[in-house]
Amino acid sequence: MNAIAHRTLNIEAIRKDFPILATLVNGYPLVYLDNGATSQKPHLVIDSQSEYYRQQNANIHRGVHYLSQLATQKYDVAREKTQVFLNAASSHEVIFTAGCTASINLVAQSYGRQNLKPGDEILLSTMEHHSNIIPWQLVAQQTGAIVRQIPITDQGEIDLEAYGQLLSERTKIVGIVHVSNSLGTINPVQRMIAQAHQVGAVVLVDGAQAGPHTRIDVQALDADFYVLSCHKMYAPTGVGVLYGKEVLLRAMPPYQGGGDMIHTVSFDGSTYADLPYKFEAGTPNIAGVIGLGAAIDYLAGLGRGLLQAPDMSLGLALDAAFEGISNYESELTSYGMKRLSEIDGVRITGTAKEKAGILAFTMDCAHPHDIGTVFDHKGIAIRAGHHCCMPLMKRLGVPATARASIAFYNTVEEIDRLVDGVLMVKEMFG
Ligand code: 7TS
Repeated sequence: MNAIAHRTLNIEAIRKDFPILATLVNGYPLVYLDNGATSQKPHLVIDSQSEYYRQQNANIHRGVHYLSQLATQKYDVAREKTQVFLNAASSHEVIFTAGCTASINLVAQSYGRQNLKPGDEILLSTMEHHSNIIPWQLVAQQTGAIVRQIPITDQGEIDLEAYGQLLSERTKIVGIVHVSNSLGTINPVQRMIAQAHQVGAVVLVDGAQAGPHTRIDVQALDADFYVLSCHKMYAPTGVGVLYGKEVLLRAMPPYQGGGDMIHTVSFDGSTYADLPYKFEAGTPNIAGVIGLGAAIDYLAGLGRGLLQAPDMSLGLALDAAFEGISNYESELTSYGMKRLSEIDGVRITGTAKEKAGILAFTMDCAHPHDIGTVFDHKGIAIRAGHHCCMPLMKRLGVPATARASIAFYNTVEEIDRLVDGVLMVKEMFG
């Protein structure tokens, strides 16, 4: 196969931005295809961390001194960049958390606990990650609400007819993954949100796997809540985002109490800070949030490079970046799907029409863990297991799958090495 038309993304140059990609594993150049678990970080993000601790380190929102003001300013600017990243109406709607998991727990315990009554229903799809299941089961136990499952088809798409039938005036919350981490399916969230709104339910979209691959517009989606896992989108670990519509966030009680989230405190009763601080108790991950700002800048830089427009606004630059990223990644994914489907004894899991960046499969001759171990000997990093989607594995009738997850720094040659690895496993175990 000739090199895929790269549009104008310069993959060779991009790879140099990610120092870890030059690693040798067991004497082989690393093929990093575990981006669904976490992505690698560009120099810009890595350097932002060292720069922060060398030149800016101080606590935020509480010091009159130079460094505290500098750190606060950097932190606040990162929130504005995140607002543009999501196209949120206001930066007050962007809450920084410890991760996507933390964001979902916040919504379940604050919004869910306040609004759910016995008999109310929470609808979740079969393909949800455990972090979009367990928080809802916990709040269901606390409130008497019921969790119901939206089924999927054999191709790994939401069964939209069944979804329509499940929706009723009892439905109060719908939790739906935007892009599945195990199948790659891109769910029709805009349409599902509109349907949920017709019965008065609110919708939380789990964008953990969408953030790195697609341009997100929470206003166009009309999402009530949208969550991100920033370490999967080239930013440091330990940072997540919760977007919520202002009207909902304002009516929600605080989730955690502590410093920085209060207006006044007295033993007779306390009052809370305005958004977004009401939901950011204690010292946040300041360096990580600044790193998220750097990751967004990096992505915007790709967009500006693509259009050779160095002064382009952040929003337009992200539009361009994600157009280039989605096109390139979907070509890599289609190529991988085609090559894998040509091998006897390989079964691809997840063949949705709308699909992003995931090549998940099982082999007749070998367990996914054996596949992962053989790959590792050749320097190829994939994930083997249930991918924190046990209900999905049950639906697929497999205990686990082998999963290669793609980022824009991956290449055709790396997909070829993945396929060579599969052929080798077949030779060894077949
Ligand atoms: N939702 C989805 C769709 C995910 O893929 C993940 C992590 C999470 C939520 C949780 O994100 P966290 O950053 O809060 O842990 N998914 C994976 C994965 O596919 N392999 O490792 C982690």
